[in-house]
Amino acid sequence: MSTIQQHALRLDEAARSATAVEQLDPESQMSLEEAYAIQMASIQQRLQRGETRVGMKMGFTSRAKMSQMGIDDVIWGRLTSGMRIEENSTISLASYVHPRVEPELAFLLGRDLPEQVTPAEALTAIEAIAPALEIIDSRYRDFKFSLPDVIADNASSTGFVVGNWGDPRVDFTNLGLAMSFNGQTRHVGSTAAILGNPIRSLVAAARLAAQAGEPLRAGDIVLAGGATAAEWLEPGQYVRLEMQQLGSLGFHVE
Ligand code: 0L1
Ligand code: MG
Repeated sequence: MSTIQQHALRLDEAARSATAVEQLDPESQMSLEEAYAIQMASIQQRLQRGETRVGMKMGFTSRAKMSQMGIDDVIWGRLTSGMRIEENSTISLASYVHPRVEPELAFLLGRDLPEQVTPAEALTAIEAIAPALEIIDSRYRDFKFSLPDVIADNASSTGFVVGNWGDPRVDFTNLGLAMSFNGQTRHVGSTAAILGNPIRSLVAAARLAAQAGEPLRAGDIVLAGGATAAEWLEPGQYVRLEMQQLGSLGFHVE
């Protein structure tokens, strides 16, 4: 079995059993190509168990996070049907290692997107937009990882909740949002925090997906990236996101 396959199986099993693992590449010597190959092989395990690919998530979409990791491009992960969490449902912390949640904007595509698109072309491909919450859960012990590590680990993606799909003609460049926990607002922000304008994230998603041989298709969901810092999940929480013009959504934690 190749090293890539061994790493992929290890990360898949870590996610399945909610058990932390050691870093694959603490010295950051692995290439990003190898890291994405591990991610793909690990997602393949999910597909073999009957999950389907439903889209992609974009990560490190704020300048602050990029410079913290010493990178100048976003990273991405794959979303599968098994990661989707129904709105207002209850998730169990026992299914995660050390999960956090962050507010996002989700795009639903009405048509395929090629590798090279302008922001204006990307806009015309959007069928609907929605507020969303992403649950990120690094599988690495003590939450320590290098850039290749986190890419291999599907950019920490684990689950996502999408609110009601809304009109894509809403100007989503600077929508105010608030994420609250049991009614107490802990993070306020704006969709403008996502690369200055979330459409840039969709343009990058189209490029990266096509370069990986999995171009974005009509029906895909793209999570554009975190709009505020992520917050740790704890039992007993009701997590709610309210986004200007697009409404609210939430889920319970036990
Ligand atoms: O921005 C993202 O969604 C990527 C998060 C990956 C790193 C982390 O777990 O904080
Ligand atoms: Mg995110």
